[in-house]
Amino acid sequence: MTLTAQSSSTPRLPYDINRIRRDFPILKREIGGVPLVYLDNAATSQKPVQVIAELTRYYRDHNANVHRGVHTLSVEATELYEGARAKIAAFIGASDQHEIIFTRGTTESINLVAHGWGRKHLQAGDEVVVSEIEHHSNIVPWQMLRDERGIVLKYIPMLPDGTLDLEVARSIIGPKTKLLSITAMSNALGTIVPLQELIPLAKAHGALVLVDGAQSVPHMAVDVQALGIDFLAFSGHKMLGPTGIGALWGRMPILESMDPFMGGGDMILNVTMEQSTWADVPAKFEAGTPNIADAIGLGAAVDYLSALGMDEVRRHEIEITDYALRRLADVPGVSIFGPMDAQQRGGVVSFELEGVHPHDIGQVLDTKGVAIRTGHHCAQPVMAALDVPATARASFYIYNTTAEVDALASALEAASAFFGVRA
Ligand code: C6P
Repeated sequence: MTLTAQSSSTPRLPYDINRIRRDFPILKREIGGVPLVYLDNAATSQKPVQVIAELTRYYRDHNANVHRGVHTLSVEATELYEGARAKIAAFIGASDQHEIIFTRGTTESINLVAHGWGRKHLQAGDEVVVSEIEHHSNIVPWQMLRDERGIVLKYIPMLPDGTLDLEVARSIIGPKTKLLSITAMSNALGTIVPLQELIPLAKAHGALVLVDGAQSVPHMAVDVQALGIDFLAFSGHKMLGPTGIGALWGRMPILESMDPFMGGGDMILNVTMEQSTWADVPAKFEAGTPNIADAIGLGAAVDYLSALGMDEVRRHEIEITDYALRRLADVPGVSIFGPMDAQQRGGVVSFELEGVHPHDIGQVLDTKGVAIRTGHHCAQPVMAALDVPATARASFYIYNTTAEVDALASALEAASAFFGVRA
């Protein structure tokens, strides 16, 4: 019986979109009698049969608690769970698999850093720098810490084209900066943040760097060593994996210096009635029974992406985003937000249809089988900067085709005609 799923050295397969689509059963669905066109991948991706099968296989053949038993099933479950950790470490270029902490996702990973590192190491007056294009999960935990501890929160502003103002970044990252916590890619606009320019600014002042990789790890090759960062937060469900699982990667000495986030089983070395001591990293941060099955499912998702090759994933995304930018620009009344060069953005296209509320667009598109997200995308400061209450957002992934972009454009043309929009 094989315990591990495919290894991450799985041979590369040619990028065959029809074969890829066959791996995703949900793509065969119809919505109201028309084929589903799933363009809400920045919210969550669909899951291939390989991931679904791995979850089933785990529950059918190996289910037990990890790190606790000497019986065969517990040993197998532990081996699979730790095997997934090793795959995820290799996927992001971590040198030590113990630097991967399983969390529920990006939100929990960033909160873990705010609690475990921020509360331990930051004093009143210390500065944390974020940007105006962050998701709420990279703003709110720092605001909470500011209100509790008196740290200072500074924002790198957004320029009208959705990119960051690097001039201002140079002026606000300084000797008081203790952490630069920045997204690699905006979920609301698709903007790819020039990390290679921002990271050295923080490092020059001895600050740590946390990258919110929720939208980058699923879509492009990310190597934590090459980036020279200290923390990386990401979510499994946006990269073909199950919901409720994600990871925080951190440099081992920093993780060792941090306090635990939660107390309970599995995270201790010794407990007396008076006090407790902590287990080594990563157990120190994984209190309680972990999400074993979904961690193993995420390992299978990493295998799937590794077999495709992240450079191929990115190449496909640039191609489809470039096509979408050109195709949507031709729809009467559509204005696109964010950079217009597909090389400068991920597979996210946020737009408005003149005079039509994004929720109405979303509903009309749903009647045509086209699933997009509408709203503030948990990035209200971006909406404020754009001076809109919400946007409509189409987001792409490995299985989306140019024909699906055409379906989106046709549905938008129909909506445009229905609402009487003028070009
Ligand atoms: N963005 C979107 O539709 P969680 O919810 O913890 O898996 O991920 C939070 C998160 C953090 N940072 C970025 C850049 C993100 O895009 C997200 C999730 C989804 O855009 C749901 S709001």
